[in-house]
Amino acid sequence: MRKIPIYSHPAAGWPALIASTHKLMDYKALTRGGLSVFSSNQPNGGFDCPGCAWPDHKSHKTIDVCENGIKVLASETMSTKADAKFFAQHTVTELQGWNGYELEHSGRLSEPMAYDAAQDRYVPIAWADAYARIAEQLKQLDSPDEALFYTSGRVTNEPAFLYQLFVRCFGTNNLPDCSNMCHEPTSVMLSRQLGIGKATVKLEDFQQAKLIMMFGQNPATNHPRMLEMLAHAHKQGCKIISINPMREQGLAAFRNPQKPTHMAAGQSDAMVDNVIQIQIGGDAALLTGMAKWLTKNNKIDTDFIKQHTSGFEALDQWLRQQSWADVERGSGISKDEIISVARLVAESPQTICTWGMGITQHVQGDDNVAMITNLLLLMGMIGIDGAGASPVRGHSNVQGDRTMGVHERPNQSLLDSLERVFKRPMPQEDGHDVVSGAKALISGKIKAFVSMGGNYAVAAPDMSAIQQALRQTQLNVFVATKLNGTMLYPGTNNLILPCISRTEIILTGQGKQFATTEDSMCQISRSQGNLKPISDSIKSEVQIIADMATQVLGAESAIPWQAMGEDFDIIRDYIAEAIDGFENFNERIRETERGFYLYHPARHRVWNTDSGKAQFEVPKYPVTYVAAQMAQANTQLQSSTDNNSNVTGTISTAAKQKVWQLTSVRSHDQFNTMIFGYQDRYRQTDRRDVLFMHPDEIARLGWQKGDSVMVMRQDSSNQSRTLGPLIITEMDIATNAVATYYPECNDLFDLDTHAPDSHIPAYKSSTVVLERVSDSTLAASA
Ligand SMILES: Nc1nc2c(c(=O)[nH]1)N[C@H]1C(S)=C(S)[C@@H](COP(=O)(O)OP(=O)(O)OC[C@H]3O[C@@H](n4cnc5c(=O)[nH]c(N)nc54)[C@H](O)[C@@H]3O)O[C@H]1N2
Ligand SMILES: Nc1nc2c(c(=O)[nH]1)N[C@H]1C(S)=C(S)[C@@H](COP(=O)(O)OP(=O)(O)OC[C@H]3O[C@@H](n4cnc5c(=O)[nH]c(N)nc54)[C@H](O)[C@@H]3O)O[C@H]1N2
Ligand SMILES: [Mo]
Repeated sequence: MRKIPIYSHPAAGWPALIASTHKLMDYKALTRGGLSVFSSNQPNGGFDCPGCAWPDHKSHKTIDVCENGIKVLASETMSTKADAKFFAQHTVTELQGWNGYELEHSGRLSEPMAYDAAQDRYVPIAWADAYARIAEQLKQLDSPDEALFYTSGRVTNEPAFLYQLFVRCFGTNNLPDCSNMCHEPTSVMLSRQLGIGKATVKLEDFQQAKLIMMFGQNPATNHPRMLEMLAHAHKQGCKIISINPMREQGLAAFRNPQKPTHMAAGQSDAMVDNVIQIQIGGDAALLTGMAKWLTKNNKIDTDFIKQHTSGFEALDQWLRQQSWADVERGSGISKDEIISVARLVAESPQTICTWGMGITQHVQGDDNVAMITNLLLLMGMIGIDGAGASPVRGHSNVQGDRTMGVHERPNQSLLDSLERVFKRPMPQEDGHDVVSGAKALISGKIKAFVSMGGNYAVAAPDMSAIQQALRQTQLNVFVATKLNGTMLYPGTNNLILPCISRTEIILTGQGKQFATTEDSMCQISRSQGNLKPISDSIKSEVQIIADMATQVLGAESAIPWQAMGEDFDIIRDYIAEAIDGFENFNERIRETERGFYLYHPARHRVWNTDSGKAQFEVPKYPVTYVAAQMAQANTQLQSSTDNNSNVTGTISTAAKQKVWQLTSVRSHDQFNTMIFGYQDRYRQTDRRDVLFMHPDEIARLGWQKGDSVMVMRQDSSNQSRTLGPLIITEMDIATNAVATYYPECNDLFDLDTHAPDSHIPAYKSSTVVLERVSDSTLAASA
């Protein structure tokens, strides 16, 4: 394939610092935000960066933050307020027309607001009145299961624990969480296979690894602090391979912002040795090919397999049944290339597999994780230094929220513990996750929606349908820092309850409080903000939950909600009693500067699985799952274009048409649905309404970069959905693959297309058709 011009600067380095400073200025956050940067990820006294969940680098005595973190901080510490004056100026109907960038820049939510239908505006409400309304509405429900309580992973441990306790005391396990859209396949499959759904590696392991395989992950954009670790490992001779349909330019080279001399001298470190440019959705096929070769050639760790695992025979038999032709077709990678990667694995005494959303967000997401774990088990790579499974989490405390019990399918031991500690029954039936909760909302079964952070409707598939469903509820409550697109579709009662953010001081009658977080590698640390809250009228998440619980549960509740709201040590004492691994929590969190590491049984080769051994899993889907879908869709497309030369009537038909796999990705100018700007330096675009496509494919179609296209998809009920127009933009991406930015594409996806066990929506693989929009059509619609 033809080479395309690439981003030629190293990742991080000066462009990143300049971009970050611009962002602080853009947000009018230079004083507040600029100061707060120095407290990010610092030992006692600092706060845990509200960006991603990559662990803190313990060696840093100066600043431990990145472009991504600075932008998140700028967003949080901005001095503009979305206050009563702001809401008086804009009707909710008007705000519905604002995009993610405009809503994000409207300011920090700074006083409680309630929707007033007569004016179509949010108007101020007293905290006490807001709580009274919440209590009245929740008590009116026929069943607690008619309410849905969402959480997003920025919420720290103490509020997360209190929230799940409140929700369960109210009587439901309806606790959908952003994990359901993120690393759920990881949590489900690692729990089943290793007995714990968390990374088996620590940061130190990256210093010893000889091979790092990075599946479906783009750390330059999403976990920039990981680059330092990769660059260091690479320098020491560790091989690093990226498995990704996109050649992500941010991974080519790295300039370390933590080393001023390095920056000044313009030095940069190479990182990735090889990119396996896989077909979208082809990872399980690639891993199958590798496992097949390793097993057949007896390159596996038979002692480990015998002593520690179960299910090898079934997997081995399945691997033998898979033909190389299918493996090649499913992955888009040749047998020779697959074997060359398998050889590297065979030769490496210490291998780490890292992965991100390119692995999880597929119908076969559970299979993908299972195959990565199978590979590590075949090679005996769990429970030794310098090796293991490293799922890289997104939100800074998404892992901690789950540890604290925010889970719609709680295990029995958690429920038993809560019953023992709080001396009251807990609901036993599984609750709704994001997908089933959204479906229940749409079908009218959910009458009340409460969210502890996040942007549920916009982050989920079927965004518009969820937004419309929210208009039919009796109550929607948003505990949040920033205005977003889930808050603009009011039900009968709609309340915005603004909260203190991670960077701000929580001062109660008992003094300054701190909270805690858990990073992607099971480290628990303190987090304490140092800025004055944006307004006197906002409260901590903990206080808001305590107040809601007091109002809703009333005198029947013997739990000291208000005392916990004032003194987080009391919450931690309960956590110590109820959650495994948190014994003496208050003492241990104060003992060392950096907190403590949670016991991880699989690291010690203790397997808390059904069989008592580490478990091989046979994939559920054929390795040709995506390829077969595309072949079928191609046949359908050919017959429809033969019969009817104009597919949609309004859009010109392209000759040489075929179907594509669409994936959705993030830029460094967003944090999920919070859009900080339109730039993506690494992918060389300054707009978000783009469709990335390989230049050879653009030329083959006789199209040009800059052309407008519509993207069309048949959903699982054969309804057609369209997205666009998008602007064709060149990218070194696999043949048959196209990509666009999340979340603007979320109406293209439907709630019914998800993985079987984890229910994760297939945001990363959809079969689509493209139609170029003719100039005349564009002009007519302008
Ligand atoms: N700046 C910034 N940082 C963030 C976030 C953000 O929005 N902005 N979000 C945070 C959150 S919540 C999360 S979960 C993480 C996400 O971090 P990542 O997982 O790195 O994020 P994505 O951009 O969704 O996708 C990662 C990669 O998957 C690749 N990919 C797509 N399809 C496939 C496939 O079929 N196979 C393979 N192997 N690769 C594929 C894409 O090309 C892309 O490079 O980042 C966190 N950090
Ligand atoms: N197409 C597509 N869709 C995706 C993905 C994808 O890759 N492609 N990725 C999925 C993933 S990985 C994730 S994690 C989800 C993200 O889904 P969410 O976590 O629901 O979304 P965010 O955009 O992170 O939420 C932003 C909002 O959180 C609130 N907020 C910010 N900080 C705080 C705080 O400290 N406290 C409180 N209470 N509120 C706060 C603000 O109001 C802000 O508007 O999206 C998923 N959706
Ligand atoms: Mo995520």
